[in-house]
Amino acid sequence: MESLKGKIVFITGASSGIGKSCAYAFAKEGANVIISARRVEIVKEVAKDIIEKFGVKAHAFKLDVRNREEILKAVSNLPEEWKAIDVLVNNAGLALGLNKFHEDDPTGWDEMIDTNVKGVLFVANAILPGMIERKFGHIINIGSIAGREAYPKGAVYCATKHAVDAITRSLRMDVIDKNILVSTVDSGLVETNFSNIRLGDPEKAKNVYKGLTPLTGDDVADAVVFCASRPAHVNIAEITLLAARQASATISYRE
Ligand code: 8X3
Repeated sequence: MESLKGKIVFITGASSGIGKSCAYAFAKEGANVIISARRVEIVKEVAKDIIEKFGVKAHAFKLDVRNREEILKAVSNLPEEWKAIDVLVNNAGLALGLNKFHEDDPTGWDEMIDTNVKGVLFVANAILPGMIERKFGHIINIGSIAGREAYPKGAVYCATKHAVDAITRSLRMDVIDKNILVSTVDSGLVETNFSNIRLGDPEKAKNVYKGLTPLTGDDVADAVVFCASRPAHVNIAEITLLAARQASATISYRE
């Protein structure tokens, strides 16, 4: 494992779930973390806790990845000591609704597309010029099994995660001569706030993981840290993680 000590890792959507787990996992390896989310009070608390627990530096600020102006401003206003970002974890994302296409409420479509697709593009666009200038960087996108398979009632969410996969692959080709790595970490059933937000009902959300042991945010963070800590000549292009009793997006064995 290559040391992550002293590296600067920027994580979006770090107030909960996979993003928050990534912040802790990188800090545990000695990296300094920039953590952002819409809920700034929470990321500030996370930063405080990380500094106390791991003795690394942590910088927190409000960021809505749907807002390109806000991203550009936040990145250009980063304090000097935080500017040289080594690793970007493009994590912010969400699903809203699980309905047949013709019965779905399009109200949530913009939010999913703007966060999951445009958010990934805008944040990478803001951070890449610095990586290119420094001739070093690693962008790790948090995709999903929904980017590898389409499933019923998931047209828009699956489309956004397929887009993340396409962005990952195209970007990897575009920066191949820049010493910048691009990876995607795609997971299946991970128990976070994801299903609560998607279904808007805690009972229904619990049922998504019923009868099996789902992945945790920490399991996914392990894979993200693995990608970021390979020797310089190795790029992990993609990792797909499933819960042990999950065979595909739609096939799980539940007891
Ligand atoms: C979350 C996993 O299976 O709900 O990205 O699409 S799934």
